[in-house]
Amino acid sequence: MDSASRPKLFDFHGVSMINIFTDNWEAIQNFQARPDDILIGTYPKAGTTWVSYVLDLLYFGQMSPERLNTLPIHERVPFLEATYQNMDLEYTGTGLADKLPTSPRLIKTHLPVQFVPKSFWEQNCRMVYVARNAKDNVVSYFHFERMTFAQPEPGDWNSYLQKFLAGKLAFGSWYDHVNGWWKKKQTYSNLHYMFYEDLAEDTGREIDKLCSFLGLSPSAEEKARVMSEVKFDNMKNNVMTNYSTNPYMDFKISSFMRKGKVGDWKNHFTVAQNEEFDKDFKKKMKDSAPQFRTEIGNQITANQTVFI
Ligand code: PPS
Repeated sequence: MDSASRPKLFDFHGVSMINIFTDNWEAIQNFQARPDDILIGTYPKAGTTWVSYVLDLLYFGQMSPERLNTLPIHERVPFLEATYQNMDLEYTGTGLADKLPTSPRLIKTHLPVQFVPKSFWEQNCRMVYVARNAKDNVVSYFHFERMTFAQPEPGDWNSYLQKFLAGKLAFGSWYDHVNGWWKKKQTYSNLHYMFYEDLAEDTGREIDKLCSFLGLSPSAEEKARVMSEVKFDNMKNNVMTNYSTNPYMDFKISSFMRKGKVGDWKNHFTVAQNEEFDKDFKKKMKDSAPQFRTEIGNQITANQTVFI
C-alpha cells in the first residue's frame, strides 16, 4: 500500500469506516472474551498507546526483559478490529488476541460502544476508555493520516476539520464516540472513563485511579518505574512503543509519537475555525456529556511550537 492506494471511507451501520476495520467483522463480533480480559477503548489518537503501555507495565513489567525489548506494543495489546494483510504485516487483531499467552489479555479497540462484541459485556469484562479533547484529537488524527497510508487521504487542514465535524473519518463521529461510551458508563460499572488531559497533568494520580479500578497495588518502586517508562520522550525513543517498524507509516512526514501535548490545537486552528468549532461543539455536546479541557497549566500556549 502506498499513497496512491489509500482506502476510501464508506458507511458501515451508520458509522464511517474503512475496510481494514470491517473485513474481519464476523470474527470480531463472535470474538470470545474472557472474564479477566481488559478492553482499552478510545477514539483514534486519544492516548491509546500511552494507556496500553501503562497497563502492560503494571501487569507484566516484571516479566522478562526480553518481552519488554522485543515485543512491540501492538503485539502485546492486539488491536481487535484491525486486519492488515499487505506488505510485511500479516495481522488480525482477533487472531492475535486468541493466541495471547498473557493473563489478563489487554485488548485495544477504537470501536464505538455499540459495536463492541457482545461477549465483553456478557463476561462483565473491565474496560478502560480514554477520551481526549476534540481539538487536540483532530490535530493528532490529521497528522497521523498524513503519515499513514493505511488511512484515507486527509486533504488539507481546513477540509480535514470539516470532515471531523461531519463525522467523516474512520470510526465516525468523535462526538458520538465519547458520548456513547460515557452513556454506557452510567449503567456498566466495570468501565473506567479517563481523560488524556488528566494523564498529562498528573500521571501518578491517574495511575493510582487505574490501579484502584483494577485492584492492583504496585510498590512505590514499581510505580516510579512505570511513570518513568511512559514519559513521552521515553516512549518516543523506545522502538517497542514508537511504531517505527510499521510499514504503513512514513516518519519523514510526521511521527507516531508526535508531540504529546495538550493545547497543540492552538498552533493549527485559525480564529474563525475555532469559533465555528466551539459553536458546533455546544450544539453536539449536551449538559450530560463528559467535560473536556482544551488546555492545562503545564502545557502549550499559542505559537510556542512549529506546525509539525
Ligand atoms: S492510535 O493510533 O489511535 O492508537 O493513537 P493513540 O496512541 O491513541 O494516540 C497517539 C497520540 O497520543 C500521544 N501519546 C502521548 N502523549 C503524551 N505522553 C505519552 N507518553 C504519549 N504516548 C502517546 C501521541 O504523541 C499522539 O498524540 P500527538 O498529539 O499526535 O502527539
